[in-house]
Amino acid sequence: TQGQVITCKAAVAWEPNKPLVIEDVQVAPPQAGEVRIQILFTALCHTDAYTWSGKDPEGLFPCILGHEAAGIVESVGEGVTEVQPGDHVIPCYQAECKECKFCKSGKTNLCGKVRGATGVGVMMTDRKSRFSVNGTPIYHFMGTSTFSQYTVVHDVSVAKIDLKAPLDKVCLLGCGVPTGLGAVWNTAKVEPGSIVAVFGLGTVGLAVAEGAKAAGASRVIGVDIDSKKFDVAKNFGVTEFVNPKEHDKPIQQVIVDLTDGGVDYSFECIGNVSVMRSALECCHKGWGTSVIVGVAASGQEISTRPFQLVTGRVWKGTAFGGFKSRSQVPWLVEKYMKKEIKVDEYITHNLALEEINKAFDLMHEGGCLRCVLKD
Ligand code: NAD
Ligand code: AHE
Ligand code: ZN
Repeated sequence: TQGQVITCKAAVAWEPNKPLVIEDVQVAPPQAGEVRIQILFTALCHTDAYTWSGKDPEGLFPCILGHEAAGIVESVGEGVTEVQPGDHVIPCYQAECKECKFCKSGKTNLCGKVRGATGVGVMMTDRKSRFSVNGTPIYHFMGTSTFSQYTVVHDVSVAKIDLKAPLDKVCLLGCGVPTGLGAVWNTAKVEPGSIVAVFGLGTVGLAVAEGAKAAGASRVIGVDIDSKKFDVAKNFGVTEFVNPKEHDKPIQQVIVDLTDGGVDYSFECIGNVSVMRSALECCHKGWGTSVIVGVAASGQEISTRPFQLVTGRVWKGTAFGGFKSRSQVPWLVEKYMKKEIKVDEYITHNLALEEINKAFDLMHEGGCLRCVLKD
């Protein structure tokens, strides 16, 4: 297949909110600096649903969504040296070129090399898509497009992992689990004994809880409007549960009262700007830090009284938990293999790629954390 167009199955989002359609998609060979990957397993993340909904200002249609996956390199373009056919890989929507201003800064995991192309659904070299259906180009998404049996990504967006790692599990290390763990370990740098609040107990929020427990937090307060989440959340390190619907007072006040003045760290893992405000305002005066993890819709803005910051609260955000993707995803895979981090526990459902619309329906039901699709 090397050097040839591959025809395979992919789930195409033709229009916002319209059911995805399984199509025969043509996938062009990788050009210079590109890698074609056979995707074996992909999970769904809330961000896929967000872009599909039409609320993402970077959302382009028709496109192939998906960014949490694992597969095997099928072929590589000219000049690609770090991976070869047969390598097991995790596509990384947050690239790492190790050469750009961002990568060399030592201050961020964001990378500037291909972001200009991945944000507009094309590849860097010729600003074109490698996907088409009967001649109609289909946009890439987040530089990954994993809802396809084959995808083409930039070489700076591929993490090579241990051949022994089970791809049907470690696909989750492409987004949600690292995001939550890294928000705690890299972005907030939670210290032992800290009191933590986590808003939203989906996969990202539960990974925050897991990371906080590992960091030695003394209390992890889970906040969700779905009380059924608490039973599960206990297994990930949540020690107390608060449902905003069961209180008349604003939720920030409830938490401040529970914690003698507020939490040391809070994390918003929903994408709701009014919850982001609560998450900041439940932080302790003088030092409490709130990390925004959730992705909010186009046009949404955050607000608070500046006095909240003047009096020492800190507002931060994180992308992929601050992890440097190509360098650290393989390390996360090893940590999973040594049973130092959970992954299997986040997988509540398994379906086939053809059943992707059902998988999106499941996502909006309380009982689903991650649904892994076999591509
Ligand atoms: P999810 O849908 O599985 O979980 C969201 C949880 O929030 C659910 O348990 C839901 O019941 C709860 N919730 C909804 N509204 C609430 C409210 N008003 N108050 C309290 N709880 C509420 O989503 P996920 O896949 O865990 O992703 C969480 C968020 O993180 C999404 O916005 C996603 O786009 C974003 N995300 C960001 C990054 C990043 O790098 N920054 C990475 C992955 C995901
Ligand atoms: N396109 C959206 C922003 C989406 C967003 O913030 N994405 C996160 C990852 S979410 C993964 O589930 C991210 O990494 N952002 C940094 C980046 O470079 O995209 C919008 O609102 O425009
Ligand atoms: Zn994601």
